[in-house]
Amino acid sequence: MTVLYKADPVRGAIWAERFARLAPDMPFRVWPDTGDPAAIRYLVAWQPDDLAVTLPNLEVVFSVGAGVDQLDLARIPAHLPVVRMIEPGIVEGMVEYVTEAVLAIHRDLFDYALQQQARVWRALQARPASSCRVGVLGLGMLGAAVLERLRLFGFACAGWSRSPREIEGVECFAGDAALAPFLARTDVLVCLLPLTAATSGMLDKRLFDTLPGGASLVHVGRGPQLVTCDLIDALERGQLHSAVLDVMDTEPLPADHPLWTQPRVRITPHIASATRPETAVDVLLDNLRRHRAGERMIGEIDRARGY
Ligand code: NDP
Ligand code: OXD
Repeated sequence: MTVLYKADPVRGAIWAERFARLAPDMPFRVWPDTGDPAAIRYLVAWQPDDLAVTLPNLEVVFSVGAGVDQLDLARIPAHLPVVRMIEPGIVEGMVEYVTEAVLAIHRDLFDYALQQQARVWRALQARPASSCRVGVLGLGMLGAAVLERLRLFGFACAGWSRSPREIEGVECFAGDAALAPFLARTDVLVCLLPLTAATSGMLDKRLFDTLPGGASLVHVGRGPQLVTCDLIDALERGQLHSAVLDVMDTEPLPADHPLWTQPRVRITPHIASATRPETAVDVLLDNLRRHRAGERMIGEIDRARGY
């Protein structure tokens, strides 16, 4: 019963080392060292390509990340359960990234960076956190954790999801009809939605124009959710003040892309958070135990829903 890992090989070495320590009886291989393909029962991958079809005895596909869109669900046979990564390390990283981004926007660091370039020493009017309305699209594992932390700074917090949620200290909105009122009360919009047919392209002109003038965007979901030309247009019109972008439609972002030179855009190369092998191996082992016991695994996705 071999586990095959197919993702970043440097991190794969850490997975292999920890796996060997905690489960010495279960072979763990790092792709392309597959050994006997017939022995592989579990695949842990970022992009499996056609492995889910060609491995004859595969039982489960695990996403190495929290998202599953990069797996291309259409290429994974329907009988195979697909499990996404739910582990504390990835939550911690995302909470850090979004908290820093929201604080940078709230404390005018984009404007101070431009002032610094022009050697301008001028204090801008500081505002209390309670006057800054943060809204998070997606109230799942990551969105809820981010709001829990932002609440501690005193921001006016709200979130939007498909089904109704209740989170202490957070104004919760649900469903398509609630999107416009949610946006209308949001100064800093954080996108933590999974990429599905419903969320693809949703960060567009219409959405930006529903935000209050001068709002900002922190995008850490998936690149294809953002209509980049609409973002640039909204920034140039002043409808949006600034944007922190961690994910792009095309990754890596091409060197000649106009986003690179936007004055109030900060770009990071899809590093907002990543699965931490140190904690993820424990979660994987617990799921393998559950699977063998015929129990539901943590993070099993609903393939029809797409997340
Ligand atoms: P979850 O599945 O736990 O949560 C998803 C949330 O989005 C849920 O609240 C869900 O609503 C909501 N949602 C989904 N579709 C819709 C819709 N059509 N309308 C309204 N709400 C919707 O996901 P996670 O929080 O774990 O992760 C979110 C995403 O973050 C990942 O899919 C991935 O794309 C991205 N990510 C990015 C990383 C980075 O480094 N940039 C790192 C890790 C993840 P409901 O509660 O009703 O189901
Ligand atoms: C993820 C990611 O989905 O790193 O885990 O983007």
